[in-house]
Amino acid sequence: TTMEGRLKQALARNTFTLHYQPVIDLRTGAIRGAEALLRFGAEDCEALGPGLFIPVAESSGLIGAVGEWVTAEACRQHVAWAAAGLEPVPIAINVSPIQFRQRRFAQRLADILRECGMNPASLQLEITESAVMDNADDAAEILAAVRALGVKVVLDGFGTGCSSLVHLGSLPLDKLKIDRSFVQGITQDSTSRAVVEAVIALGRTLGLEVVAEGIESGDTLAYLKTHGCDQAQGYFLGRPLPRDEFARQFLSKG
Ligand code: G
Ligand code: G
Ligand code: MN
Ligand code: NA
Repeated sequence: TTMEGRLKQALARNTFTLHYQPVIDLRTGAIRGAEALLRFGAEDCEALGPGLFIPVAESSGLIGAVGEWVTAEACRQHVAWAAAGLEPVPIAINVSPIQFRQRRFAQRLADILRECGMNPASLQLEITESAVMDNADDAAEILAAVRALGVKVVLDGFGTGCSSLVHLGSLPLDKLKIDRSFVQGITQDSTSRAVVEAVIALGRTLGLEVVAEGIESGDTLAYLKTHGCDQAQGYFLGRPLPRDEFARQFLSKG
């Protein structure tokens, strides 16, 4: 079967799953959220990361359906954790630039939130910097509609997308996620450190939370803490985990 066929099958048979990776508060060490990461079901889970199948979903017109499945599943999971007496944390989902620019994106999001009974403030959309800056005027309008629902917006992979700083100040955003290439460079080179410190300062000036991704060592974590970064995510703090494992390790009783 082609990749496109496998994606269709996974949608039809409901064999996608989400894994969850913790996002930690650097001041308190408490968990502040989870990033949901799409996975094929058990039989496929080996080699097929989203880096391989998301591009196929995008080029084959399946990304809308895949993205809506991810949104609904994250919302259902949040509601289910609360119903099970756990204290759920906000969930961040990744949104493809193609899905983001589809007509009625915000309307579909509103429908899913309502159908799932999800608190919009507990959902965050991660959009890549380049996806937003490609057409910042249109993006601003879509993001404003998303935020009008009460959903939070995170600029993902920040530092790689040549942001216009003029646009950045006027975009409706809640959070900047520093790209892991810079985070991983913290212990390697002064350019990466300069970028990381600049993004932290920029976030503070614009009133945005700053999260660093890709923390793989205690040294990197300590550096980010010392330099006033708000939140952190990475293998050193916790790998992406299947939902029950994530709940067992990271969610407390409500
Ligand atoms: O999960 P890693 O888990 O390998 O993900 C690789 C890439 O795929 C990352 O850039 C991540 O943002 C993206 N990704 C993971 N899950 C999703 C998803 O549900 N939707 C989209 N559009 N991208 C995703
Ligand atoms: O930001 P983006 O959505 O592109 O990032 C999600 C991807 O990053 C997923 O593939 C996830 O598995 C991966 N990831 C999470 N933590 C780490 C880490 O500490 N190191 C590396 N190399 N990748 C990570
Ligand atoms: Mn992401
Ligand atoms: Na990223």
